[in-house]
Amino acid sequence: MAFELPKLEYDYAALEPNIDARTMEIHHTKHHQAYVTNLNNALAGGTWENKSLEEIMANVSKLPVAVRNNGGGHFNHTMFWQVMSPKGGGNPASELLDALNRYFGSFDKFKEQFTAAAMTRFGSGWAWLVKTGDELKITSTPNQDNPLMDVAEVKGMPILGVDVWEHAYYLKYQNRRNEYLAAFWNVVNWDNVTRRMKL
Ligand code: MN3
Repeated sequence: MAFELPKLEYDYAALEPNIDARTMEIHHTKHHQAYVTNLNNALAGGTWENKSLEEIMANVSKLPVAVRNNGGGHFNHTMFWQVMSPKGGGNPASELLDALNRYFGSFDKFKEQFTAAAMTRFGSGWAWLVKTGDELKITSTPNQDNPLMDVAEVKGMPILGVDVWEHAYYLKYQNRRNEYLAAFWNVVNWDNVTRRMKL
């Protein structure tokens, strides 16, 4: 069973004005689709063809670099669409809020540290909130790597991620990654992040 491009649960324009419709459409139909296509091509006919994405991530160091790049791309974007919502933003409910207070001092300090991780990721990559055991940590990865990969510096289950590749923001924000990241908080789907934390 080949991997498929997931449908979004909202329209491309639904995250306006925080993330513009044109960026969403190109990001989903071109960038994400390319990761899916290239992942399927890289796996075709091999022993990893029918494995789960999670299993592939955990063994990525043994696999061709095309699997690392495109498998990561498929996983990361699938999650990215789900941790955003037109009804997002605001504060998380108490369960997640309590955990963020505990590990980062306050919700504002969590947002500062996550934004700093995203701002200081040189070039292309992602910033993450990950669950490792009972603990929450902030990290970032280059390219399409993620914390599920055996090559990751900080490993864990990602529960929130933000794409800081220029293709995620350049049309609207050009080089102003800081403005894109400030707008991102207005669309974070905290209910989805909380569900992930409880898995
Ligand atoms: Mn992207």
